[in-house]
Amino acid sequence: MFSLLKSGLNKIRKAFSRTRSLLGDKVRAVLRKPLDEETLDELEQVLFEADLGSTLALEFVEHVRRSDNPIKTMQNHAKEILHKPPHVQGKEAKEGPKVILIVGVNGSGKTTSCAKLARLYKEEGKKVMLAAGDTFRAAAIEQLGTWADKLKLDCIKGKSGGDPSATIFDAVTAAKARGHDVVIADTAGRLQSKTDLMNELSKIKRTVEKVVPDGPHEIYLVLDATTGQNALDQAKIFNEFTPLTGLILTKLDGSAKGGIILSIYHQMGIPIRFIGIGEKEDDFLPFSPEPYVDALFS
Ligand SMILES: Nc1nc2c(ncn2[C@@H]2O[C@H](COP(=O)(O)OP(=O)(O)OP(=O)(O)O)[C@@H](O)[C@H]2O)c(=O)[nH]1
Ligand SMILES: [Mg+2]
Repeated sequence: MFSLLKSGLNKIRKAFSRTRSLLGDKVRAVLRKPLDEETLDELEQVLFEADLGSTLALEFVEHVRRSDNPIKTMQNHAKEILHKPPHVQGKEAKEGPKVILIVGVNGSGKTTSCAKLARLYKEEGKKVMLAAGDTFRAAAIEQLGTWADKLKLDCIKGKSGGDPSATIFDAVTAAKARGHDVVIADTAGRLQSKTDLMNELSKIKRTVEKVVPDGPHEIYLVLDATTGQNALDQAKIFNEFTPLTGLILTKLDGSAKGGIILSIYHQMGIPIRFIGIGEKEDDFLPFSPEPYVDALFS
């Protein structure tokens, strides 16, 4: 599903233009020099700064050392990493709606991503229900409500200050009764260091199971690409509290450090499902390794 259209391909190239110009230009500048130890050290530094992480940066350099076409070698190695099978996978719904939980730290782009993802499903002809599970702030409920109005989507809103599990329970119950195909539940931003808030996620998960026993089918962690290597820590800790099935990487349009995608997938094997490349509803694409890698090193 979510076929990557040609316009999507051009969009992805444009979105990665910052990464491309910065990483690609730097890599090319370094590789213009003779491929000696000093050059390889410089290359390692450039890759490290693009958020590939130290392990991967070194691994890439070792591949380049034995190659007479460094750019192609790096592209091939990046594709090799991204084509490895993921360690986890979401599920399709057996009966009843597919339930997708959206989690992440404050301001990472959860609410916006809920709306964008809902729009993608709607375009595929699916009946979508949004659940305003960030009951922490009234503004958060309003924000999702505004998106729902704009995109003409159903949205269940609970009381501000109420129990998020209750809102999500209501949304999944309503979706099941009314024959919706997909429920996308927004949740409050939470710091990975706050254990009580992290435990709340397990409660939300159990609540979903009460209505749809095989759900939630997907738990997507939303990561802000501009936070760099900290995104990796977030992924590790969220994954401990609630097993993630996929990642949404936002704000790639504003990041010169697109290498975080490789680094996270290499370390965790959690598939990157979608990327956010702007604030508008269509600035959102299913992730696909090929155009990403081509953009990254070209
Ligand atoms: N440039 C850019 N901005 C984005 C993207 N995704 C979200 N944003 C912006 O980031 C800001 C925060 O987005 P939200 O969706 O409200 O983030 P959130 O995770 O729900 O935030 P909290 O609910 O406060 O934790 C908003 O101004 C969004 O428009 C993206 O892919 N690119
Ligand atoms: Mg939000």
